[in-house]
Amino acid sequence: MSDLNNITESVIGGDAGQVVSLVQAEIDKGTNAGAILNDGLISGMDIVGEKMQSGDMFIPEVLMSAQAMAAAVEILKPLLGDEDNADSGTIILGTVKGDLHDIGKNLVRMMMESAGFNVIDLGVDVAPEKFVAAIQENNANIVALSALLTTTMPMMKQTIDSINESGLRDQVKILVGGAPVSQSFADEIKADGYAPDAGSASKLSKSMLH
Ligand code: B1M
Repeated sequence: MSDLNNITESVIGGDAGQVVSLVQAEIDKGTNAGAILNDGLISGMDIVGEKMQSGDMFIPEVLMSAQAMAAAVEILKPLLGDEDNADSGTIILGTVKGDLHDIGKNLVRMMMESAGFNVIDLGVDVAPEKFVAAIQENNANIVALSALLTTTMPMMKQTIDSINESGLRDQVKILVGGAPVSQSFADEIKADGYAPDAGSASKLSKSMLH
């Protein structure tokens, strides 16, 4: 357990090399990949968030922590997906317009890909019309929207409104998630589903289509 605390501390310290070697050491010991992710890496980012809010960490330091986390997720990737790889459908994924957070979204992509979905990741700061164009171009089954800021949650509703206006709403299921999002918000904006984490986003996507 103290080793996972070391991972948490080194995420806060933003030392990517150290985080990667600590994570590799845990993998070699046989520690569960989900535990490394949740109790080591994400715990670190939660503390980074608190420090950011209280003014004890600034954006450049937060970015270093984010990069350290992303580097470690790369080596966890092969160990996190455990589902069969049948062709499950096409998902358009992105962080909504105005929002630059992508670590959670990238985890969602990873879990969806390992569940066999073809994921078209539009990245961050994605405008509603880009989601609409991507649904059309790829004949998508699901649109998955991520938001990390309370100020960008309304953009989820605007994106859904644009999908409605484009006449494509009946073709796709819409899934929303991200730290400030909740089931009641998802209901309010008439999304088809809400998932609290990357694993449940992938499971919910499967159940939406089958
Ligand atoms: Co930002 N930031 N940030 N930030 N940042 C938060 C979100 C914040 C909570 C920090 C805080 O103040 N405590 C706060 C938001 C407050 C609020 O709105 N309530 C905040 C703020 C204020 C800001 C800025 C406005 C700061 C400023 O400039 N003054 C600014 C906004 C920029 C913008 O987006 N326009 C900003 C900038 C940044 C950085 C660029 C420096 C960096 C992002 C780097 C990057 O993503 N590449 C950053 C970071 C790293 C954070 C924190 C510290 C960590 C986020 C993270 O990656 N967590 C964050 C505090 C926190 O979350 N504790 C914070 C780890 C990640 C695995 O979790 O993304 O929640 P998360 O994903 C989870 C679930 O939410 C879920 O699955 C994942 C787990 O499995 N999930 C989904 C996510 N998307 C999903 C989609 C789904 C389903 C589940 O279906 C589609």
